[in-house]
Parts: sequence; C-alpha cells; structure tokens
Amino acid sequence: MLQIGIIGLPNVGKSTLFNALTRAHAEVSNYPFTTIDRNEAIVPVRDERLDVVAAMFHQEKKVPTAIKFVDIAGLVKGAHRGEGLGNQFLAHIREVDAVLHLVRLFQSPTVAHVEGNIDPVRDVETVELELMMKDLETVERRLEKAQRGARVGDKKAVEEMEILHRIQAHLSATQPIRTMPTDDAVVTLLNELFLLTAKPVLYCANVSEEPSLLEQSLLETLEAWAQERQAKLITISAKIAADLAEFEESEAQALASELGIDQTAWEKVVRASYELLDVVTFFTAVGKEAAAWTVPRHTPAPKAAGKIHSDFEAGFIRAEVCAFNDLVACGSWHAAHDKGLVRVRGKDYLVQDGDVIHFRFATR
Ligand SMILES: Nc1nc2c(ncn2[C@@H]2O[C@H](COP(=O)(O)OP(=O)(O)OP(=O)(O)O)[C@@H](O)[C@H]2O)c(=O)[nH]1
Ligand SMILES: [Mg+2]
Repeated sequence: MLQIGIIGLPNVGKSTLFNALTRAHAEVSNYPFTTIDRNEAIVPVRDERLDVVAAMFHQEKKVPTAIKFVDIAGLVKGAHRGEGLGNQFLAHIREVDAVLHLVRLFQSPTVAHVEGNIDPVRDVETVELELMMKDLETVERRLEKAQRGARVGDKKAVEEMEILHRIQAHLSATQPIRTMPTDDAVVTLLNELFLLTAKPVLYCANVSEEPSLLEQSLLETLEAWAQERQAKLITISAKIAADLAEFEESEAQALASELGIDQTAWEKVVRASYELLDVVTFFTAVGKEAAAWTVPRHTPAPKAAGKIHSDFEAGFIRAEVCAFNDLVACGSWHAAHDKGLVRVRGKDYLVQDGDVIHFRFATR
C-alpha cells in the first residue's frame, strides 16, 4: 500500500488536511505542536473504472486500492538536534513512500506562525534543511563505521567511503538526495541508508478561502521556487476541504460544485501523488471479486501478479490482458476476446495503466 506522510512546520494545517483526506478526526487546534503522536488512516482510492469492471463481470464485491496517510508532528528549526518535539518522529518520515510537504499561505490572526510571519519559501527551506541535516548525521555515522573498516584494510569499506563522501558533499551543498545523480553503487547504498530527503516530495500550498493580493504574490514566489526545482506543487484549502469532509460524499460533491471547486483536495492529492510516484492501476476480476491494484509503472507481469498472491508470482504462466478502454468498447471480455483484444502476455510483459488482467499460474 502506498504511504504518504504529511510534513511541515507546526500550525500549517497538516491535521486539518489529514482529516479532510481521510474523514478521520485527528485533533486540530490553533497552537503549535498539537499533533504529538502521528495519526494514520487508510483511505480507499475511488476509481470509476473499478465499478465498470465489477459490473461487466457481475461481481458483488469491489476491492479498491488504498493509500495510507500519516499525519506527522510539526517540524521546527533545530528539529534534527531535537528542538521542538525532538527528532524521534523524523523516523516516521522514513517509513513513507512519499512526502506531502504542506506550506502555509493562509492568513489568520488567530493561528500563530512559529516564525512570526508567512513566508512560504523560507518555510519549506527551513523544513528541508532540517531533513538534510538529519541525513548528514546519518551519513556521517555510516562514514565513521566505514573509516574503521578501511583502517583495517576492508576494501569494500574503502569503496563505500568514496560513495559516502559524494553523498555528504551533495547534502553539504544543501541539496536534497532526491536531486543527486545516481549510479548503481549509489542506489545500493542509498537503499540501506533510508535518507529522509531521498523521498519524492509533493509540495502543497494551503491557501486561504479568499486569498489576498499579498497571498497571491507569495504563492507565485513559491510556484517559481518549485518550478526551478522541477518539483510538483499543488494548491488546496485544507479548511474548505475539511469542512466539506463533514458532509456525506454526495452532499460534499454538490457543495463543492456550488463553490466552483472542480477538483477536490482529495483528487488533487491522489492524482499528483500517483504522478509523483509514477504508479499505475490494473484490475482483476476473479470469483466474486473485482479488484484494483497499484504498482510502479513498468512492473513486469509476474511481479504484478505477486501483489495479489505470492503463489501467483512463483507459478506465473501467462497473463491474459485487455486494456480497459478496449473492454468497454467491446462490451464484454468475450467480445474483446473474439476481436483479438485479449492478448496473451508472457513474463516480460510490463503492466500498463488500465489493464484488466487474468493471470494464469500453476499451483505447486
Ligand atoms: N483560515 C484557515 N485556517 C486553517 C487552515 N488550515 C488549518 N487552519 C487552522 O490552523 C490551525 C492549525 O491547524 P492544524 O491542522 O492543527 O495544524 P497542524 O499543522 O496539524 O499543526 P501541529 O499538529 O501543531 O503541527 C487550526 O486552528 C486550523 O483550524 C486554512 O486553510 N485556513
Ligand atoms: Mg497536527
């Protein structure tokens, strides 16, 4: 399951957004460090294609894919040294697949800003710097270990030191790891280090219901900042989203369109996260169950089958695949089959978004 961690300075609306996305009821208040322990919630991803697949195969049960959101405690300057809530919770960031970095733009006299005023670029850089400092610490600790190895003639340790120095230099130049040029050796080591700034990031500006001119210009500055870094940035109003989440889904949708909101915060976040993580969705229809699955783009068919059951991967024989659009155009699997649109694919086939797949496998 995809895990997305919401990070940012205290009081920027992380728990508000978390509640809006998950319809959970995490504590929200106008003082910093309201969230101490992380909040977690799993939310199914609505995908109309799953409804179509289920109807086509007359399945009663629909199993959507899901995303786990984690609302993490606010980070302040000095967090890597234990300022604020200490640095324990930085570990929560290690466990997620992607980070949603929430930045405050909304103005409110009743909600204090830890730095005294609203300055989104300064704020993202403050948080990012803390994560880089923490990563530097992790790298330096590993470097000490490698140095001890190198001293006693361990050749692998010498090679590792060279790579660690490269990683260290990158961080020291205040560059997050996600922007580092990598080769196989770097990737192997990075996989062991679980660095915080290696995570893909979605920046999310939390804007006012009615932004002032000042706020709009601050947003433009942040947009330029993100663009320079080829980073993804979306804008939402956590407050509106949370208010809407208090209503039943259909009511919320009606209200959203009345307010002229064409895409809800949920839709924006999910779409942007899928793009960021470069994942695709495929469908299966077996027995009484239609299911949607999320895998990284270019996942080979046996590995995708393994998402369903490890036996499927081990015993993989072939995949019978029909593109969702072809299936809809033909009206049934049978008709698609007659038209040659159900294709038999082998173990090298890379799963595409929207594939409807019937796996054939041998049981042992
Ligand atoms: N006007 C306005 N207020 C907001 C918005 N989002 C959050 N708030 C308010 O800001 C305050 C802080 O919100 P939280 O969601 O608790 O913030 P947080 O980032 O989780 O804070 P910590 O857990 O302390 O790190 C609350 O009083 C919210 O009602 C927004 O979009 N607009
Ligand atoms: Mg909170």
